[in-house]
Amino acid sequence: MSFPKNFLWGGAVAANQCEGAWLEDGKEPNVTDVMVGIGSKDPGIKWNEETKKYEMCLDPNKAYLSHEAIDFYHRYKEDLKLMSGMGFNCFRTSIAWGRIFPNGDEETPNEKGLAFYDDMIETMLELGMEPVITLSHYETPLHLITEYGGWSNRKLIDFWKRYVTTVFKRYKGKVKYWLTFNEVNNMMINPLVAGGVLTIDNPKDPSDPIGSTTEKDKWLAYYNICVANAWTVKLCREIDKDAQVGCMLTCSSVATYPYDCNPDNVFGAYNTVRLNNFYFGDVFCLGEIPGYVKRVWREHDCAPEMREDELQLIKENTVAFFSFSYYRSSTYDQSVGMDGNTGGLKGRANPFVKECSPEPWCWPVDPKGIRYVMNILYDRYHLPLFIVENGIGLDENLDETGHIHDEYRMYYIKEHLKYVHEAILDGVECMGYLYWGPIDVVSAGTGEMKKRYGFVYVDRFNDGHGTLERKLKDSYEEYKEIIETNGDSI
Ligand code: BGP
Repeated sequence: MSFPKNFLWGGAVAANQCEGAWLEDGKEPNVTDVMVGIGSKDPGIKWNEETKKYEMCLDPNKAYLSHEAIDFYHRYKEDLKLMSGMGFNCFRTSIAWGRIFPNGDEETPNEKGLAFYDDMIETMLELGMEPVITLSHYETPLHLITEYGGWSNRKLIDFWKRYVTTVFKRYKGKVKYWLTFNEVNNMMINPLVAGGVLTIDNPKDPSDPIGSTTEKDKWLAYYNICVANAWTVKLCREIDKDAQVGCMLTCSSVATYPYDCNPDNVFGAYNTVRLNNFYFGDVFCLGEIPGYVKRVWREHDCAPEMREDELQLIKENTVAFFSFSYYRSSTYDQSVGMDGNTGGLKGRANPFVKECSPEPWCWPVDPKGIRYVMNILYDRYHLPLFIVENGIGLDENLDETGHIHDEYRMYYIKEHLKYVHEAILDGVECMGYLYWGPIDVVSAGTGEMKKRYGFVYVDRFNDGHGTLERKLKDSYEEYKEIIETNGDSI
């Protein structure tokens, strides 16, 4: 099977999961620096009764692996070489907002942070890899959250504009693909990290900061992020006409299947998809806040205040392409909720999707789901799609000869690519495929090293020890072959 000419082949990582150097060269903490896994209910911040503010307070008994991560900050040249060795013509990572504006609210950027990305981007270009840059991959500066309440505060829009203007100007002519907020549609489930929002005025229970974030604040954050997304498109058009801005949503939950043909399950599944995915996609791609969102606002009395000029801005500045992650599917049954961990509810396993990734993660493996998702997204938005994350996390150790035989990873990739190809035959325009975590990084969900996605193994473990040495797994050569043959070897 052959993929389109000029198909973008590569891999994706995020600054907070690979760079480490969390306080180096002027950087201040971002939100993931106080988390051991984004799903943690217990972030390293504490309420101070005197100042009536949250402050960073790390738990000495926890290993915050992202602080050192895989030390990409100092090893990016060697790592990027390994990536280009597989024939990548493109590579995705994020700029950590806090390296450029350490607290988020400064007037002038941190030159040292910019210098790091100058060289990283230059290195990618020299190696023939198109940089795909996420502007915020769960990386809101912590200060903006503890001091301002994060995205529920409209001041964030101005701080964001300053940040994106700075990097658009700096990387004009070098970066062609910008992604705005990574998987921001997770924000209703994960407000602190995915939405960068926290209720700081009289929180209900300060010992439970995440649980104390109000619906009102979440929807305010939603609205401000929609405005910021539109500003990003507008600023990019003004600053660099040759660059494009895309949104980035997690679309595993677009494959939320009704458990059976009970009409309540069919509509329930559809509504779950709307309130997990389309509620952002419809604004970013179609330029309007949908009616089903306004219904939630009415029924829960949590409508944000909207300004006419901002609604107009949203309408006029929709994204150029739609990028997304896809890992697994779920089922919806109204009597038990949803399966998978998309909605955090335990539900019924899909009897037709029998495979799962190994314990303890057990993510359903459903390659056919990616074709379904791509068709739905393309029919709805008529925009080029860009798969910027797909992959499988496995607990892997070197064998006696120092090798890792990861056949299952290649099976997973090939099966998914077969259905990506089917979607392309269906008429879907697809810009490229980026494998998630081509080098082992810290897991976003659990904060551990044990969940490895890489073609390249990194010697680092959950307790933080390890030499950080890199080793190629068997999949390295196989993924290389897929790229070399533009998919023919599958
Ligand atoms: C996505 C994130 C990534 C990434 C991936 C795998 O949700 O955008 O940052 O890590 O999932 O998830 P995990 O690391 O939890 O296995």
